Amino acid sequence: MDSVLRVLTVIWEFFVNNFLTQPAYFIGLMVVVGYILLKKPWYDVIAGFIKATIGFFILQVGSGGLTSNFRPILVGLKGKFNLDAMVIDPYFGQNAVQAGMEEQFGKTFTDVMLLLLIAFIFNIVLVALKKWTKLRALFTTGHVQMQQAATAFWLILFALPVLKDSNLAILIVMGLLLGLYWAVGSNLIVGQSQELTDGAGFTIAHQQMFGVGLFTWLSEKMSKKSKKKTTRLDDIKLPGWLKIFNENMVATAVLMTIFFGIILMILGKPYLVEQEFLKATDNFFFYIMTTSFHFGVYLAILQLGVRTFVTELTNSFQGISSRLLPGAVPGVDCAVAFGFGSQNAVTIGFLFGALGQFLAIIALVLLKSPTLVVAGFVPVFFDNAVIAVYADNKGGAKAAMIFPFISGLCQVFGSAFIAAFVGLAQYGGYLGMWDWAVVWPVFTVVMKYLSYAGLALVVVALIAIPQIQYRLKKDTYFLETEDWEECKRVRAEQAAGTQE
Ligand code: ASC
Repeated sequence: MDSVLRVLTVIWEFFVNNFLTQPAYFIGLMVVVGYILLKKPWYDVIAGFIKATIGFFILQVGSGGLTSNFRPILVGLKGKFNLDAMVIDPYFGQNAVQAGMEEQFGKTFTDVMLLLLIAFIFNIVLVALKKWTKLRALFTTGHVQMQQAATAFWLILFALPVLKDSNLAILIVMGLLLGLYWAVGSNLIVGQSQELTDGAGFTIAHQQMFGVGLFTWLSEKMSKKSKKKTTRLDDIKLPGWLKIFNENMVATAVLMTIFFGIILMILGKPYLVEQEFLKATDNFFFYIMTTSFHFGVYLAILQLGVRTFVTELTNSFQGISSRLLPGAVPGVDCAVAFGFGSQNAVTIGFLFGALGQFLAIIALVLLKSPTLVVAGFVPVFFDNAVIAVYADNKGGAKAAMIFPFISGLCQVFGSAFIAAFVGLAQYGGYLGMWDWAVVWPVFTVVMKYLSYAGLALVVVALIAIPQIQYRLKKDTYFLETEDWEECKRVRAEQAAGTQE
């Protein structure tokens, strides 16, 4: 028995280390399984695996390049002004949890693998029982699942300290809550994702699903109310010399040069030289231009990556969704959305999100908040760009500006509140992504004050969300994943019917 368990543990660890936490191979593996189920010849299976995996690696070069180039610039503001502030960013958040875990709770974070196993299996079970649960999406973005597991560990232990005495109880409660959050969150935006991609057959499984769901819904309401035809960002055609901005790459480069140019000038060349961003002999103007232009470079790489693997994923997943998990869709990294919708929405979302975050930070300073926040690149960019892409698709240019701005405010105020409340702020960072700045703080407060009754309330609320979604669109809800063309046809008919 013991040796069977040991073998299973080794196999699971192998799976976690090489697939579950490595989205490129996880997506490659799904393509292999999908194509085998579709009885494709072996060479197509191998080719599909290679294209999907390389495509995802390309996406990671883009998203990693953006993060590693621009994160230090934003964090530089903290160093330059000697701020005693926490950075809102998944990387800083994870470090903060690791730094404080032992001291605060007398726990180390060793059970993550087991937690991921429980939550992952739970997610599959919820989808397999979709007839009852109405859940259709499988979370495949392992690297953010690790970050979320770390933060959730802290929030849940803070809210329900009685769990500290039993490792088993912690695992069960966390596995249940996280698994539900993953399944419900990624399921929430299945329909909106199908609309954005015209049936590419995936949803987002990341850190802002509730934010995307809420803001896209509001965007739709906004555009219905205005009765005018919505103008999406890419429909806007600027006249005269402004025409150059119609080109996404030019618009991105100009806007980023202004944005990062201002920040880099505030940091000043001497500070940047001291921090080894550039050499004293380098020309400061060209340094600013090179740095800012690389935003466009990495964005283009990221989009190439999306284009490379999305078709493979869409085609192969039909194997899984027709044989293994009927009607299921994969939940993927939020950056995949950047390959769809208005291309300028990515840049606009980032800029308006940054505006919201900066104003919120100024407000914290003026209000003499004990917790100060430094904007982190990952929440500012990835959350708000995704929100803008979805919002633009439903509500047009205005929605793509307003909602990322509001999201930026939420990210800073929500993170400042929760990190101070649970005692994470003193360790220098907090995850900071939208759901973790708004949704999880609500969960935490409810559980803190109502204890197990609060836990039950959160679980029931999560379970109720897909049920409500289903009841609102009973006859087309499952068609969203099972037959998108038919879903569109029925909905168009229904819309025509209500207009008559
Ligand atoms: C995150 C995180 C990243 C990025 C990436 C976006 O939350 O930890 O590395 O977003 O997933 O593509």
